[in-house]
Amino acid sequence: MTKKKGTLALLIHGGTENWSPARWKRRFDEACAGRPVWLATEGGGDPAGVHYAAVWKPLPGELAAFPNLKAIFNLGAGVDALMADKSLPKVPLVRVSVGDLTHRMTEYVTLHVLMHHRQELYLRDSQRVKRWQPKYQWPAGAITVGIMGLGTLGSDAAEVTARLGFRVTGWSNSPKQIDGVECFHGKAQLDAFLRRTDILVCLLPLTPDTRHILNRDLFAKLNRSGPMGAPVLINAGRGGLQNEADILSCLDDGTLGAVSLDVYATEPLPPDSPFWTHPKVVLTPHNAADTDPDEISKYVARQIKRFEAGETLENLVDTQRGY
Ligand code: NDP
Ligand code: OXD
Repeated sequence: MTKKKGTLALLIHGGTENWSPARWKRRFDEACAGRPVWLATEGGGDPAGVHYAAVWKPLPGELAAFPNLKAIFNLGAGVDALMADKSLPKVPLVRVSVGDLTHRMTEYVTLHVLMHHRQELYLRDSQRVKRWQPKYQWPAGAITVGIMGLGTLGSDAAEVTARLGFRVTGWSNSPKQIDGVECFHGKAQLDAFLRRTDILVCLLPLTPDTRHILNRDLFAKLNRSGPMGAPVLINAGRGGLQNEADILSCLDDGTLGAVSLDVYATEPLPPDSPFWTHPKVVLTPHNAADTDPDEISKYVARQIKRFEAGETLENLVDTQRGY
């Protein structure tokens, strides 16, 4: 007689098309053939039968309801929502680190770096008012793109941006070596990193150390003598990394030339946020790099197979440091 497999519970609170719980359930049913998959947000199941949970933005306390949990799989790369749960069960926590997500983020970063470098805001405005007045276009090699966070996402974005001809620097917690990228690390080297940076890309996780790191003091240290005139911020990490009032006042007084934001302190972004209509803000609704249900359900199924075969789980979160 084959032993009944432990249930995989899905706890998904996204609210957008990509986070449709029913869609994720269909993919998990296929990928985890033979294992019960329970949409736990709909109730009705047996919490004691749950061995694994695959989650997106679970509510504090939701995971503590499963007494026999063996591992948690976060359906995204950032685990800040889980770190905020004081009752998080002490079982291995796995995050997403896969090529599909990485390539999506690198698309977002190159799109927005090129958009600011090629003066797209000015050119779209020119089209709107029928103005034939191209401005001097500097070469990519005259611009330094500084990437905060050189992990799975930041290191790939750095390599691709460098291949486009930009000078690329990066900043992380620990020392790194990446071909074609000048690497800085730790608090002591932050100012040196900022001083060179024309386009600042933030791909940091949100932790107690990084909360509100993107603030006026930091923006004031960015390079002001490059061909762009004023530096640009691109933040696709988390909204909690940024002081939003500082971003707005720095755009208004010229400390920042423009910003691309994918993430916000409050999501969905409230209708009365000034970001929606600010002429120097390029806004996207936290979709820089969506996790793909096909890819990720297979990734989780593969990891459960490894775990049950006694192998180590990949991409485990260090809950002490929070990422
Ligand atoms: P990783 O954990 O692979 O990388 C994190 C990087 O940040 C590491 O290089 C780490 O340094 C560095 N870091 C962390 N804390 C500090 C600190 N205090 N000072 C300096 N450097 C620090 O994460 P990923 O690259 O996979 O993802 C990064 C973030 O991107 C996620 O946490 C998530 O918030 C966000 N994200 C956003 C998405 C979107 O659609 N907008 C999609 C996916 C992710 P070290 O290497 O030395 O540890
Ligand atoms: C993630 C995200 O963390 O989508 O993967 O933001």
